[in-house]
Amino acid sequence: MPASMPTLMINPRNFFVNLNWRGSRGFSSLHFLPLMLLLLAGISQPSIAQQITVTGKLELLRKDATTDKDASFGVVWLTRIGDPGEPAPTNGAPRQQLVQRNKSFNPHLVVVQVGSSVAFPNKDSFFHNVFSLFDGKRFDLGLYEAGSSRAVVFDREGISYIFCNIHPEMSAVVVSLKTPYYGISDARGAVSIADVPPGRYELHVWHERAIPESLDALARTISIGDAAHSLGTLRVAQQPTAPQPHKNKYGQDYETASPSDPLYPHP
Ligand SMILES: [Cu+2]
Repeated sequence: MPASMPTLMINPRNFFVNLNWRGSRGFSSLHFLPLMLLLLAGISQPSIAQQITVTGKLELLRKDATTDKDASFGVVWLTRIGDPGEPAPTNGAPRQQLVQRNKSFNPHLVVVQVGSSVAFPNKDSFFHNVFSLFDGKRFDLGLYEAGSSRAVVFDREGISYIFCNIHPEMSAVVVSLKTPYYGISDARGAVSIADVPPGRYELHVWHERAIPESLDALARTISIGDAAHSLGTLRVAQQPTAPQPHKNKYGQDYETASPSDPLYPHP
C-alpha cells in the first residue's frame, strides 16, 4: 500500500471509525467527514443476511382420514428461485453413513447435497451386497465383507432406494438435493430447516409412503421474510397398501432363505 493511502477500519457493530492518514501529519480527520458519512450509509444494512428457521409439521393421512402415529423420515426442502443451484460440497471424506448392522441399515434415511459422498460400512459379521437400481443414483457395491466399507458419491438429484442383494428385509433411502435447505421429520412430524436466508423458494415434500400426487399438490412457492417462518401442517396422503416386495439386483425375486453365511457365494 502506498504511504499516502488512507487506512479505514470500520466496525459495523458500533459504527466506530478509526481513520489513519499515513504520511500526512496534522491532517484532521474532520476533512474526511463527508467520506465517513458516505461509508457509514453504505454499511447501515447488516452485512450478514439474517438466517431464518423454517418449521412445519408433516402429517401422514391414512385412507380412513386418521393420521399415522409415525410420521418420521419425511423430507421437506426449499430450492431458491432464480438460483442455478447451491454449490455442491467438496468431495472430501463422507460426512454421512448408512451402517449395516443386524441386517438393517442405520439410519433408514439420509439426505445429502448433490456431490456428497455417503459411506456404507459393514458392521455385521457377515457379507452384504448393497445396491441401488432405482431413481437417483444407480450402483452396485458388490459383495463385501465384515468390517469393510464402501463409499458412493451421489452426483445427481433424486431418490435412491438402497437394498441388499442378500437380505431382502434391508432397505434405506438416500435423498440427494441441489439445496442445503432441508429438514427431516421426526416421529411426530416436526420439521425444522435452519439458517435459511430470506428470499423466494420452491417448497417440496417427500415421504417414502406417500401417494406421489399428494406430494405434487404440496409443492408451492413461498417467500421467507426476516422472521421465523411456519409452513403450517403439510398433509400427505399415505399409500393405502404396503409396498410390494422389491426385486433383487437382477430384477428377480429373492430366494426364500436369506443366507447370512460368510461363505455365501457370489451369484
Ligand atoms: Cu445384507
